[in-house]
Amino acid sequence: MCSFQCRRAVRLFPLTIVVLALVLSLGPAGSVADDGLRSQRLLVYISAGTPQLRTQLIRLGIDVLALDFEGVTARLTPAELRALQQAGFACQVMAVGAQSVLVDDRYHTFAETEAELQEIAALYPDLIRLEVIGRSVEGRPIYALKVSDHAQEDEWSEPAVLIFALTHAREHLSTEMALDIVHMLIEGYGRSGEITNLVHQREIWVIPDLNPDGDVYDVESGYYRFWRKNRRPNADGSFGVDLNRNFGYQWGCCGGSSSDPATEIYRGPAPFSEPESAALRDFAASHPNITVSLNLHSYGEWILWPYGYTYKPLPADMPPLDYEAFRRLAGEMAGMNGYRAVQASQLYLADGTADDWLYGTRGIFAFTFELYPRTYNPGFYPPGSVIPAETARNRPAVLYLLRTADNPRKVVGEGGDLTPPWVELVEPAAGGYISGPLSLRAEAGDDIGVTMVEFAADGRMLGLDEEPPFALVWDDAPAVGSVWVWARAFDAGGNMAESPHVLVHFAGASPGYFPIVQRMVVAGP
Ligand code: 0X9
Ligand code: ZN
Ligand code: CA
Repeated sequence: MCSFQCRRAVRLFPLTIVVLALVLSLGPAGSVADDGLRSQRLLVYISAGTPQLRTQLIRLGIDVLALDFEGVTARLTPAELRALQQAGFACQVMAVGAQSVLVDDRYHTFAETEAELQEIAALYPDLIRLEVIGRSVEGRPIYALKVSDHAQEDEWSEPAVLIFALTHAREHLSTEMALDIVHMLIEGYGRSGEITNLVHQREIWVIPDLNPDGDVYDVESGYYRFWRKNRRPNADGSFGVDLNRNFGYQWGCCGGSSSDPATEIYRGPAPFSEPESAALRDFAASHPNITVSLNLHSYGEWILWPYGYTYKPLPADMPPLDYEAFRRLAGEMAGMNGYRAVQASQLYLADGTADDWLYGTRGIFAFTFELYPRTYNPGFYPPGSVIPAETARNRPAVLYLLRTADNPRKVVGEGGDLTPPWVELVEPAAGGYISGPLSLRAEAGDDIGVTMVEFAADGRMLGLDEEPPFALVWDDAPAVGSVWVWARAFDAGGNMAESPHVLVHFAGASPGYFPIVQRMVVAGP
């Protein structure tokens, strides 16, 4: 058996895009014969330089693959292309035929995700709680995994963060991102002071696969099917509801979704008609400590904030302060991952999205990341070789979001813990001689409370202490040589301070060893 940390055997399929000859069998617009291998589609760039024009396009129910501020890339049937040209859109055909892409097994299948979650939960019962929060249309479990200390208990006083992925079936990189966050937290726990502090101070919920039926359907033939929706059998014989149009806030209000079951943006017959969206609703409603959420999609490299249902940046259901906080939080994260931060409707209007519901009804600071890449090539199916870099790229932004969860409005100066702690290394004392293992001791304080002190030597984490006096014995310190040592203090708001660094010379090993301590300020809080 493979542990969750080891790489699965990799079968290397070259990512091939086979462009087949176009067969002129014309289906109806928005045809549901959506098998990536068989359906005849045109890859078309359509000029649309305003959110309104892009919304008009998407409202037609065409399959939009990517977009920028000048236009969109879509997979069109020939009939759809003609209709668009007749409506006056400038269209440029970029490729003709069906894209056939072999499934890349460096991505997790639903079964592999499930096995990995169970394995992690069994390995780390103190840190991980695994729950089934609902079942899909076809009866598959929807998993939520909590990362927190005392994971089996509910710690309602801790702010909770909700991270969910694979709302859309073909967006497999989003599941990899969700799993990478879990791995980052587990592997950093007890090693990184920042991550340990966050695991102690937050409840971090991760739903890696909200749409298991769509996920399975997308890959089960061995070729990707470009499937987006869930697998609800619709009344007209088509399949699937767009889960990101099925949430019950301003559901179907504004032309940002479709009532036609065959389209890619079908909103369903009623708000929360789908068990997958209802599971997320019930989960959020029963965890009132959730303050921020991250909705993982692909692709485009965007960070989106609400609302999606209106072009107005400041509608009546968003206080100006929240707007400022959304802009600030998204902008900070964009600076960390190189994505572009915009209000969701700046791309195009969408109503009934998860984020609009999470913010509009629960007040949760809800963000969507549209992950790598930026354009239709490689689009939804980048080779698995990009997974490590494209998930690691988002780690700093995710940690930032976790830090703000005590009060997201603190970033615009409204409440929350804004004041970092202070910390001093008081032992080893300057000029002293110490025999035996090196004792480290720090003094630290904070306006609200120090939660943890981390000790480090030459960038290596030595250990953590949560109770004053903050101390650590470094028993495998070198006998000879020089090392910089320092301490970091954390508070519940996720703020961090670093002490001045202290240079310790180890003079030799006989009869004990005698560190000579030299105090040099090289970095301060
Ligand atoms: O359309 C969606 O549901 C999301 N994009 S995706 O390509 N992953 O399907 C984005 C929704 C963001 N909200 C708005 N654009 N209003
Ligand atoms: Zn999506
Ligand atoms: Ca503080």
